[in-house]
Amino acid sequence: LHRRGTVLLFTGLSGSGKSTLARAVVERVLERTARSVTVLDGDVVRTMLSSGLGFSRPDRELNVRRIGWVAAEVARHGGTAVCAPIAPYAAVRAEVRAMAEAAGAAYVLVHVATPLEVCEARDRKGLYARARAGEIPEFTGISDPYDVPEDADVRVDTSELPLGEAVDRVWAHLVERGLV
Ligand code: GGZ
Repeated sequence: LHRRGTVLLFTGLSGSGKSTLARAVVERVLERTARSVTVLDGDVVRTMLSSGLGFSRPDRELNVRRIGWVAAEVARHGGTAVCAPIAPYAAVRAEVRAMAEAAGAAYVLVHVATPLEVCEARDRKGLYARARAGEIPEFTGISDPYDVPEDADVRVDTSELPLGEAVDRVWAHLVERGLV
């Protein structure tokens, strides 16, 4: 068992399936390892850690930087930190990578690359319709940017891959790196 911890960052659009995949990976890690796992869930983070922040570029940067800092501290002490914000900016994802590495942790970036058309067609929360109607400004993919990661360790499109297979891909990467 590796002593150093791991920061797992799932990035992707709203409705891409990040949270679902992240939760399933957490289940897999808990079933198959003795590692302690901390989940930095999007809703909880925005309530407890980033309350008051919106979706402007500086606010998103601060949100993701805070998540990354907490995750790196968890991993510094040997834990596995799993986070699933949109994290649209490559520069801040690079900061998270640097914080994880400075903490002596492994960093795993999973790009949940479900196409915008699929996320929008699903529109589970009706947010895309509201964004198209101009009711939500700065909506990622519609009126706000998403920097496609060029440094992803794992890339999964949930419209092509069943959940179990997506979990297998992430798990295989963790095994390959000797992280589980
Ligand atoms: C994108 C937004 C926005 C805007 C509210 N743009 O599908 P959801 O609802 O549950 O997940 C989205 C969540 C994104 O918050 P994050 O903290 O992950 O974003 S970031 O990493 O960019 O800080 C969506 C909802 O909040 N939401 N307004 N304008 N998503």
